[in-house]
Amino acid sequence: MFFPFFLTILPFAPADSLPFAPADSLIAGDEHSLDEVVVVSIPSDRRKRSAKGQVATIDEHLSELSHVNLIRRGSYAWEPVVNNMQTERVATTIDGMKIFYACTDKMDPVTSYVESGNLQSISLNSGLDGNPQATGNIGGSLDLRLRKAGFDGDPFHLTLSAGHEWNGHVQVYGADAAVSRQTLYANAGLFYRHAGDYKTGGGERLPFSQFQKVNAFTNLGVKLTHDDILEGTFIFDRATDVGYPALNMDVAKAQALISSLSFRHQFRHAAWETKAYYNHITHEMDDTQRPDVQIHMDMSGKSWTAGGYSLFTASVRQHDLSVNGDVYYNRLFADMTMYPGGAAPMYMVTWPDVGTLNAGLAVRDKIWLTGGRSFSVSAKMAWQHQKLNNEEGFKALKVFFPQMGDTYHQTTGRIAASYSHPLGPVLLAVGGGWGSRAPTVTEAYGYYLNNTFDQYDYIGNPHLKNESAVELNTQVRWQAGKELTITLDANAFFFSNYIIGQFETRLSPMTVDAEGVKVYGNINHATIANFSLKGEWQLTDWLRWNGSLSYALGRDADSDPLPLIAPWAYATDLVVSVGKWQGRVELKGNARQQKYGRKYGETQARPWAVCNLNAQYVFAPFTLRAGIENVFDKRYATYADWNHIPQKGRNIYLNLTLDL
Ligand SMILES: [Cu+2]
Repeated sequence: MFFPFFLTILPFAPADSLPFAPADSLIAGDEHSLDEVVVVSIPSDRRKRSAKGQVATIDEHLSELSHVNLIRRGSYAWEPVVNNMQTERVATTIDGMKIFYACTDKMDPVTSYVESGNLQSISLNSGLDGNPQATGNIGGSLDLRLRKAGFDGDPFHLTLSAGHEWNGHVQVYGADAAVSRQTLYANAGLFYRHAGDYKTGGGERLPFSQFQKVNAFTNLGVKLTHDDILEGTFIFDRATDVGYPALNMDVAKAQALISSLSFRHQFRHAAWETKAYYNHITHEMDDTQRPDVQIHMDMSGKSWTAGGYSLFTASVRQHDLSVNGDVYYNRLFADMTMYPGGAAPMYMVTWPDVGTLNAGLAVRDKIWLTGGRSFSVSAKMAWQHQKLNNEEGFKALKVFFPQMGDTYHQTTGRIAASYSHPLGPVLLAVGGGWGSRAPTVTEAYGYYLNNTFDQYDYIGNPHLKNESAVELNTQVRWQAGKELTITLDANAFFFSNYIIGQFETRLSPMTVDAEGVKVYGNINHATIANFSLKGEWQLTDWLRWNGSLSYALGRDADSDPLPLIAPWAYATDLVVSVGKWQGRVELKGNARQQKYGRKYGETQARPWAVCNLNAQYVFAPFTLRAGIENVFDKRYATYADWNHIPQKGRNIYLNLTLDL
């Protein structure tokens, strides 16, 4: 869609800026610029921040975004869902770099391999109008934008932060420093988090909800000439002893190395950036801490990606143009060893070392018409070649699909257009598009992957067709003066060849206690639609109100509900700002999940509501934040809590940031 939402993560905001700033005047159509500066100039009503400031996790930052929900399998590494579509239909990039998770059980969405301290902002493009590097984004694309000190900034900047949360004894420590000169900049930082088991509402301890994470990063930039810039990034991220209370395994280690080198040339009204990157992820699961394990398993996964892109952007008269070419090569391998008591160990390849070579070409043009109207169009084509490099994994899968080969080609594409038109105080926008995606490695080549959501073992299907969707969307934004804004958003996705697991009664499961086997298949059609209404009202200088209401719908070809679709959801808050103090009270909740994917093993989620309080006090160079989450210590689980694991009970937190 045409209004991407930006989420600014605190570090670069001045120390005295408050997280819930009042709305600026509305500027339509500031999207799709790849310039970091534009993020800061976004109207602040779309620049959302977490109440916990820099100490908040990436997941907490993500939850501030409209269109985003998070599937939770524990305290750590929540899976972002955009427009009620999960990882398979969402493209996530880090500064344009492709990165793929390494866990067959989705324990490590790529957002889990960065820290708040690494990022300047997270940008979300809803639907098919994705960012130039995004491929396979039907639901939307997320770009995690790295925080770079930049040239000619503060000569020296230091940020130190420390936080504590009483529920689960969460400790957070972060430090980062930046130097900036006319022709050189460098920033680097270190982040550490440690959490024990948390208590659910009512005070019960939830076993296996602990985690520990360390992250180090550096960004460097050099101006070779006045118009030529060389930039480099390095991130090391390592999570250990991560519990997943909703699953029957934990993670011993999840580690990522992320690196890039880019060269940018600036013209007078244009820029040309070329980046090369490499990232490597290792993931090791662990069930040795669990009681009552019938068959102990060793599972691990590996993912590495090398790639590059070259992006040319120009502003010519009324046009904002961009052309992007990208290519990446990704390798995914996962295996499992089972140790049935007494018998010989059993070895299985669950992802057969799939090499994916993908090249894409994307174009976009935004045309500014007279009278505040604008039109934008974007398109991308991508070509993909896949090879199954592991002989053992290939042969195992070939038993079920005798016709299958070890190489595959796919061509995917997307095209989207939107038009926005001001009518007095109302801004009306409509858009539409078509796009397709290739099956993921799990969907095409996964081998006996146990899904704890429906208790089935899943087998990939190499004969899957590409999935495609037509998207229609609209936004109506009504602004009464500077004080009141009401926004209505709606979109609908009409799928063909929707990919989902289908019952296969001829096969028996491998996992003890599994209900049966499912094989991925294309269903003729499916529909997902989203609706939201939001209000923002600056009542007085010191009082501000926000409210939102949303609903979504998902149906398969038989008009039965799809699983993991959000029920009616609401949120409302009041923000009081007096001098250097700011306080907020928030109420949010979901209605009962009336339509749920019973056919897909989903059970109904109950209604819930919680109240949160938080406050902030700025005494430069310090910022103190404190709050109480789930004030009334309610025991609850949302529809997105995997197997209905309960959320945190009452939680008091306190954090302090020093900005020098
Ligand atoms: Cu895993």
